[in-house]
This record gives sequence, C-alpha cells and structure tokens, in this order.
Amino acid sequence: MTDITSQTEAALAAIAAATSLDALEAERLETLGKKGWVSLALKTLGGMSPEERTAAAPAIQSARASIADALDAKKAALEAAALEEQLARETVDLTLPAFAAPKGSVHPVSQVMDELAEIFADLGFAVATGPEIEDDWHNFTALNMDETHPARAMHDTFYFPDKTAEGREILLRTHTSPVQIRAMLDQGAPIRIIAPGRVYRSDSDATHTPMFHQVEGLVIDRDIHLGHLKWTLETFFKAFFEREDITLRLRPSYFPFTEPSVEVDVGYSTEGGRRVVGGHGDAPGHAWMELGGSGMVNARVLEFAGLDPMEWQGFAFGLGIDRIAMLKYGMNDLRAFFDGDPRWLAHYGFSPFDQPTLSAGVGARA
Ligand code: FA5
Repeated sequence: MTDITSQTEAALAAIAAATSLDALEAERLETLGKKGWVSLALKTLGGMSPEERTAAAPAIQSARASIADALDAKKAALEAAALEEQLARETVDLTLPAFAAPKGSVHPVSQVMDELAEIFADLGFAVATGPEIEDDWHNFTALNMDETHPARAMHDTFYFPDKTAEGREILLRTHTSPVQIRAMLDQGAPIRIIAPGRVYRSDSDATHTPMFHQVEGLVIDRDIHLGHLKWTLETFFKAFFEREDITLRLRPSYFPFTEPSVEVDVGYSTEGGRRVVGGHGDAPGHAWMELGGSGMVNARVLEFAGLDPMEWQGFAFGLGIDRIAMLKYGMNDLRAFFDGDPRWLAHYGFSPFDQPTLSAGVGARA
C-alpha cells in the first residue's frame, strides 16, 4: 500500500469517526487545509517531470476527491443530527397564555369615546368626524359668531399663519361644533349624529388643558324640542354612569349657535375626596358640576348650513369628554391625562380586550 493510499484510508476513517463539526474541521485542515498533507502533495507535482507527474497525480487527485466528498457528506450528516437534536430540545408550549406579561392599556379618553359611541349608537346616533385643522367659517362664522366675537381672539384660539384659497383664517378647531355645520351641509336633514374628537384652546390649569376632547351631539328633524334634548342627555348619563339617580340641571345660558341655550350640570357628592355623580345638586352634601353646553340649534345656523328653519329644528350639545372621564373614573388632575406616564396608564388604563358593550355595562373593567 502506498503512503497516499494508507494516509487516505486513515483520513477517511477519522472523518467517519468525527462526532462534532469541530472535529471534522480539524480533519479538513489536516488534509485539504493550506498546510494539509493533500495540499502539500499537490504542490510537489509542480516540481516533477511530466512523466513523474502523470504517474503520481491520479493518486493524489483521487485522494483529494474522496476526502472532500467524505468531508461534505459527514458535515451534512452532523448538521442534520444537530438540527434534530435542537428540535427535540426546544419545544413550544401552545397552552401558555398569549400575554404572560400584559403591556399597554387603553387610555381612559379612548375608553370613554368607545362607551359614548356604544350608548349613542343604541339611541340611533351615527358617529361623524371633521378636521382638527379647521377654517374660521366652519368654526365661528357659520355658528353665528361674527368677526367681532371675543372667542375668536388670538389669546383663546391657535391660528396658523396661512389662509385658505377662499381667504378664510386657518385654526385648530376650538370645539367640535363645526362638525354640526359639515354634517348638515353634507347630509341635509334629518340628522342624528355624535362627533367625538380633539379640540384646542389656549388654556392651562388643573381642569383646563390646551388640547382636550369634546363630543358634539346633533339632532335635526321636524318638531324637535328641548324635551327631546333633556331626555337624550339624561338617558345617556344614566347609561354612562350606570346609575339611575342621575339628576341633570339645565341652566339658562348663552351660545351664539343655540337659542335657547342651556348649560348642562349634574349633581354629585364628595366621598373620601372623590367626586361621585348622583343625587340632586341642591341636596345636603351635594353640588352641581358643569359638563357641557347645549340648546336648540339657532335658526341662523340652520340657514348657514342650507336648511330651512321653518321646516327643520333640532338640538345640539357639546360635552367635555375628559371631564366626564375624570368624574366616572376618579382622576382629579386633567394634566395627567396627557403626561404619558406608564404608571398612570397602568392604573387608570383599560384592557384592550374589554370592549364596552351595553349588555356588559359600558364601563365594566376586565
Ligand atoms: C362649547 O365648546 C360649545 N361648543 C358647546 C355647545 C355645543 C353648546 C353645542 C351648545 C350646542 P364650552 O366652551 O362651554 O362650550 O365647552 C364645553 C365643555 O368642554 C365644557 O363644559 C367643559 O366640560 C369642556 N371644556 C372646555 N374647556 C376645556 C378645557 N380647556 N379643558 C378641558 N375641558 C374643557
């Protein structure tokens, strides 16, 4: 047996016996590596005479080919075995809960918006939306607030430097009432909508923030009167606060876009430093809290929105969503709503799986 033949047999035996990829790599270096004996043997061919080379080359070439094939085959076998072993070791328990450590929660404002939509949907209201970047015609003029109205002042309203193509001022809407105008212009009458969303005013303290949320309500039909407004709000608040002893007080007020106008107050008491809605505001230990404004839609507003006030009437209301969220869920500082503090959200937030439904009680916690 020549040297090459015995060396090749020894190498093939070592390859067959290798139990790891590392051992196999060591064998490759020893044979086919730069300084491996097969490579060195191949190099000697260059210094041989053609006759010597013809005699020696086939044995070296065939040694290289058989060792390379054996290395490839063994490598594939070892990798397959390693994968098998890994698959056997790593198991997935499909019965484990999907969220072992729940992260994130639904913000109380989003939760209350879902609750509002659920309750008003049950009363036959659709949800409408409008742009937060509005023009002064929809936000003020069509709502019967003329050029000189004080609410238009720079210190109350955030204006943009540009104007629309029609020459209207552009601003961040100061209330959701412009959605009334857009809904009437888009759909005509009759109408039954709510419009929840963000509004902006130059305001900041414990109960006022520069951005807050309102929900607008608008009902336009024939023969609508203030009694319908009171029933609607009372029915809504009973469902929302989940108690029957809700007492509303409609206090005469003034909004340019409603006539008559009433401010909506709700009776509450204070228990352990926390405001609890319920009862008559004039009863001992009770008081009234303002939740929003409302009234019969002013005839001039109907005209601006292209409806004939001799045929159509309606009521509208605008409630502060953040206020009613604070009242229902017991927060006392509005600014914390917008700090994004994860501890606050973990405490006051809601499970994403807890969709409000009337049958489950709209505010039920998971
Ligand atoms: C309005 O915005 C009227 N558009 C409401 C309305 C609609 C009246 C339809 C008639 C018909 P007012 O400015 O009072 O009204 O705001 C309504 C409610 O928004 C307030 O009662 C209060 O709950 C809430 N609100 C007002 N300013 C702030 C603020 N800076 N931060 C938080 N909530 C506020």
